[in-house]
Amino acid sequence: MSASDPPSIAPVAAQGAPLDLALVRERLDAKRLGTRFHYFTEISSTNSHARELAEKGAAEGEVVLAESQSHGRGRLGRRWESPPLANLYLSVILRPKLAPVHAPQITLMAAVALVESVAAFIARKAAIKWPNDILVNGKKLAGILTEAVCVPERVEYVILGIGVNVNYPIERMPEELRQRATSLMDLTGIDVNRESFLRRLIQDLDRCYGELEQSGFEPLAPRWEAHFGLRGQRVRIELLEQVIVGRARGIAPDGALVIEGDDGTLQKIVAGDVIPLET
Ligand code: BT5
Repeated sequence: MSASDPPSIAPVAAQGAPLDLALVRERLDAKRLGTRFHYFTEISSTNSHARELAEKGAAEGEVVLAESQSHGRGRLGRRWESPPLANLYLSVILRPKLAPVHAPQITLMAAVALVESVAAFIARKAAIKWPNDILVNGKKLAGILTEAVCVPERVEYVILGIGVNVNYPIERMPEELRQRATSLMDLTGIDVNRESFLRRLIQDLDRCYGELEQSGFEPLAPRWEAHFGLRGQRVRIELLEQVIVGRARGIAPDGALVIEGDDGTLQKIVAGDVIPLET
């Protein structure tokens, strides 16, 4: 650098310290999840890597974690913003004893665990937006990407991917997210301990997953419903070949979203994007 070059201090906000996994493991109270952590400073996508591990026979409960993702994925090819050393990006390998038709229950179970973990860290109410978002004040705090690989009669494995905005300042978000996303730091005004949140999340997932395996989704449904943010709201649902408009009534025992059409008929939706409408 010559004397006339501009100073090389990049105008980026301070970043946090790397995750201390020993701290997470130390007091982790979980039976099946978090048996092993595969930790990366940077990775393309934790879901993609977990899938490779699962194909090679990785055990249930192994977790892939990264400090940043170059190609963090949302649903339907969307992007998940994954800046370094601020948030949590993890994928858990599950091998549930489930029929393929019940695989979406993993997302619902994870939403219960995630919303309950979040509730322990913030004073405001966190809501589930069916099927896979956690919102606070209508802004997205976390998202779930569940990818199931099935053989005809059963689920072979599920990759449960979770992204949570922890210490992600609004000003570091890309422009298009600033009005629509939030983070634990944004909501609490403090730097949130990522190890504590991760430990809590794995424990809550471990318990909810145990309950799902033992008794199915029905006993978890009231907890899901308690955080359902769209009850009674008029919504538009975009399916691949159809658009449905109606009022969100809740979820069916199998985890499908129940919509009441304008003519009073009830319809079950198993997958799709829900867009809240004004009236
Ligand atoms: C999701 O998809 O919400 C699922 C996100 C799952 C991310 C995790 S991170 C660990 C694991 N490995 C992966 O590769 N993925 C999982 P979807 O419902 O399709 O929402 C995607 C939309 O959320 C984007 O189109 C943006 O509008 C918005 N978005 C992107 N990044 C965000 C962020 N960091 N915070 C809040 N909103 C975001």
